[in-house]
Amino acid sequence: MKLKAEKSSWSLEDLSVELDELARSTGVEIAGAMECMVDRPTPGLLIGKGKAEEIRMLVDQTVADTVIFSHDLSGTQQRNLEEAIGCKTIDRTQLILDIFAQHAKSPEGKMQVELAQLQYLLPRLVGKGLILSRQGGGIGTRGPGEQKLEIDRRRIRQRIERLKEDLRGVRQHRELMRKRRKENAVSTVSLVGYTSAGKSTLLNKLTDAGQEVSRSLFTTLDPLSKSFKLPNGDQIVISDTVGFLHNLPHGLIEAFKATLEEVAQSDLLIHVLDVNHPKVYEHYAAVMNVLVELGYADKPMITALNKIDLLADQAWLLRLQEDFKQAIPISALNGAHIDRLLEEIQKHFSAKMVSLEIVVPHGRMDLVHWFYTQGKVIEVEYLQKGVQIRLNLPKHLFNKVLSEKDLEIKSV
Ligand SMILES: Nc1nc2c(ncn2[C@@H]2O[C@H](COP(=O)(O)OP(=O)(O)OP(=O)(O)O)[C@@H](O)[C@H]2O)c(=O)[nH]1
Ligand SMILES: [Mg+2]
Repeated sequence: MKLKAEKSSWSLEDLSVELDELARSTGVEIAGAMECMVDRPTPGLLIGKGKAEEIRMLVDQTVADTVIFSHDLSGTQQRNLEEAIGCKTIDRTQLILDIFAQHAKSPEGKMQVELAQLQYLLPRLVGKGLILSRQGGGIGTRGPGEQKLEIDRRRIRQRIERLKEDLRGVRQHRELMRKRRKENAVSTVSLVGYTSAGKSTLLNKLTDAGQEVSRSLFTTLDPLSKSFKLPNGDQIVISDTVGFLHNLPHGLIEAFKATLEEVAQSDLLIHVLDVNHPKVYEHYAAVMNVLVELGYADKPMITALNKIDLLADQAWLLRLQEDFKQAIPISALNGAHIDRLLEEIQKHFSAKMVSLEIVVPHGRMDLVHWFYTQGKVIEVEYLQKGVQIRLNLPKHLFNKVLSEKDLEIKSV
């Protein structure tokens, strides 16, 4: 049972379809729907009394046990609505949190979801009510690891601080891993995109990641990084990330910042788009908005037009290719044009390399080691005056080469 009360560039019908998908992802059955334009939201109830009564009647008729609003509800509105309608009432954010709670697998993922849940709940604990009375089964109540959320405000604050601290610890560990990768000059690529666009399917196609893939939304919550060899032999690390959604509540983005740090550190993003989805343009915009909000929008990006195997209408693909000029049409499922995508990735990284031939004097083995770790050594020859190396080196390191007086640069 749901009701929409939102004005945006998405039509009511689009919002309705998305809310359906979200609700189904939690495994609920949809008993009915009602649309409602709210011109003047009321602080107490959001909607008018008459409308609330209509919903109550629909709930009675359909024997629904939960009402989901696509609009965010304040704590007061939620309580008043529950009273007026006579059954549990949740909003879209709670629904999303519920899906997240179902899908969080790693300790980090669970911590992030719990943090987001508590941050959502804290301002909604109104009045003196210290005990949270949202027990019982069903959606909107699931705690990470099925913990019951019966904690008072003070303890919630303490728990939030604790979770933040623990997450900082996880972040530091991740930072260390990234540093190691940087020291080894490994290029990193992150898969980003709307939820269900096919990011994990693509990672599975490229590597033996074995990531869970599903039709339901937000299947992936934990980032997963896998080593991968490009056709030219270069080793890169490719990371799967949490999917985005339009109008993603800010608190959720905050909570998942740690996960998305993989994106921050990436040299290149692959934006996976589901071309078979009628809202593909809106999905693109939503993902770009989140990237802007996170400050990652200026990262180099390759757009992959995924799921072309499902497209009956080739004119649609042509239009998309017209609008996304450099995009690569692929099928992550059957592997179509994956070679083109890899070529594009390769091209990106080789454009950032400079080819060098140098001679390192025998006393400077530290430099030989440095070239091995920072660049891609193609050929080595031992001469009387030193070690002659032919290699590709990231352009930004070229200044260091110039500053080393001992080096003889034979060609660039
Ligand atoms: N036909 C077809 N289906 C695909 C393709 N890529 C992914 N899918 C399907 O799309 C659904 C979502 O795929 P996932 O790989 O889980 O998508 P995701 O982007 O990782 O989604 P989240 O982790 O939920 O953000 C699954 O049912 C996949 O089998 C494709 O190229 N063709
Ligand atoms: Mg996924």
